Amino acid sequence: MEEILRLLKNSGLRDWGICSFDRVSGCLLECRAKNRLPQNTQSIFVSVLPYFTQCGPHNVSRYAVCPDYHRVAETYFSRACELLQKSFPEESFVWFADNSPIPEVRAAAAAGLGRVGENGLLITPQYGSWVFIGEIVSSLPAPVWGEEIKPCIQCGKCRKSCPGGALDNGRVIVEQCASHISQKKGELSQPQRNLVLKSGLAWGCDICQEVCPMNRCAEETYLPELRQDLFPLLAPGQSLDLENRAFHWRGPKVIERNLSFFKTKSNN
Ligand code: B12
Repeated sequence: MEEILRLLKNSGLRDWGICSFDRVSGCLLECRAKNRLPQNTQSIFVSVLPYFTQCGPHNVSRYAVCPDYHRVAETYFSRACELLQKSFPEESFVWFADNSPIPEVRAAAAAGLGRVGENGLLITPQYGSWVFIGEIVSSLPAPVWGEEIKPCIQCGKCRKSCPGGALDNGRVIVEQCASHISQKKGELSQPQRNLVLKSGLAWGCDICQEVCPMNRCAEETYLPELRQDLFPLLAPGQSLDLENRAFHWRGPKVIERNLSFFKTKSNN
């Protein structure tokens, strides 16, 4: 166990937890990446990448202010996989982050990395909910860590502040979530536009996290890649360099559409 943890921390990511695959095998998410799961999966090594920075005023959500975390995750998780593979050549190690069949909040909470908020997000003791989650799924039978999944303090602030009233008993009503609406393609209805305006952001929504008292003492990220090239304020009509941005995968149209709502508002 100590040996595994030492190897994992040598990847550069400080926080790791382990849970058995059984904890999530009954609720895997349908996605293309599912066929990459190793045969005879036994355990999941979960880690978090903190991303909170003092970025100043911003009009995209904090997760999109920093460079695209999928690429940053790749650097660290592929390094961790290489280290494990060298020590355990017979075993399989496959990493995922976000685009994953693993319900990551549940896996991270079961691995002991934090509590689950009423907003459905993992809240860690050190970085609050301002973390990305990634994991290595493995055939290596590891001594299992983790506890029962624990809820947050349940103060209800996120539920009451959610602009779309999308938080219901720890469940997210996706169609009412401003984050979902701001990231979806196509024309938006007037109520949907209003919801994006209410979130105050042209990409994603952070309100349920900004109001969370468990986020009050969140530490800034220690990862250099997530502290640099911050891109907090996008202007309507600005020619967007989407390369290496979290909104890259949607192409320019969706973020340009959202920025235009704010432009219309400021012209009124
Ligand atoms: C699809 C998706 C979305 C969708 C739908 C979200 C949803 N909750 O359904 C949309 C686009 C809305 C979205 C938005 C956001 N997302 Co998102 N999303 C995902 C994705 C790809 C799958 C989530 C999913 O379908 N989960 C499965 C469903 C069924 O979970 P669920 O029903 O909510 O079940 C929860 C409860 O049952 C609870 N639970 C289970 N047992 C128990 C027991 C107890 C006691 C308790 C209390 C709770 C509990 O845990 C489950 C997990 O949350 C994950 C990555 C992944 N592979 O997991 C990222 C992920 C969850 N998203 C992430 C982020 C950052 C966001 C945003 C904050 C981005 C933003 N700023 O706009 C918002 C937050 C909105 C919100 N409050 O959820 C991060 C969360 C990091 C964290 N700290 O938890 C993830 C893990 C991506 C990553 N790799 O970092 N997301």
